[in-house]
Amino acid sequence: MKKLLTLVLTLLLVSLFTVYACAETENVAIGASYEVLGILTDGEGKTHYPDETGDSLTNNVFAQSASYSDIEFVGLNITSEGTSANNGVSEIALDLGEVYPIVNAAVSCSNLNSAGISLPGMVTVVYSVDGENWSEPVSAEYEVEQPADGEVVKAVADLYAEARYITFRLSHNTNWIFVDEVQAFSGDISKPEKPEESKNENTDGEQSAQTPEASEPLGNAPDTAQTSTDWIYITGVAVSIAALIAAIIYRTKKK
Ligand SMILES: [Ca+2]
Repeated sequence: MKKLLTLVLTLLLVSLFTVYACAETENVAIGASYEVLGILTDGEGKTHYPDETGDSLTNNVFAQSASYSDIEFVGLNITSEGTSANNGVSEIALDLGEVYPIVNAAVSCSNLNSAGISLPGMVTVVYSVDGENWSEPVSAEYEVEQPADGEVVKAVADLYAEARYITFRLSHNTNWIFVDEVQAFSGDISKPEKPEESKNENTDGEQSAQTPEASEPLGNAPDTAQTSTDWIYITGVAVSIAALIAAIIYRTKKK
């Protein structure tokens, strides 16, 4: 009987931990593939501040300082061919590999004005489940209101939506933006911390990038949001029931 109780308690603890773990957020962008618009190749074919390893932006490693010499940074330049052709907006397009419930997405940038590197004037995020139908742009906010020169700062956009493809659009304050990581946190998308309901009309991407004071609404959480939460609890209950059944079978076999 003692062994049976120990087994039941262990399984229940495991199931409760599973439920708890499901409620946490997880950066599902680690190791994800991405494409960058804005890396500068000059007339002699030299690439400046490139993505040396091809995984700098999703390797879950952050720069040690705001310095442009840190290898973690990828430099995005407003005069690059891609950004020039994109109305002066650089982009990082993430492919998470599969659809996740995304709570928020973040991009980490150097603020080193003394070296001519500025934070993006505005960061907006668009996302998609299928890569064809895209959301309205969502504005990201900097975690630090007035970042000091020499700080590395994250801009975070609350999405609360399902997405596989997430594109960060970075407008330039000066020629250079330096990025060391992008993140996308999956989790419970049913309870936005900032339930903004207001809807701004005429919200195309270009206008958004050119009007830093404009605030893009999150809109309503999609219908699938509640389903996601329900599944977390249903899974928890199901695992608990499975634990009890396992305990009963175990006890029966003992007899
Ligand atoms: Ca990195």
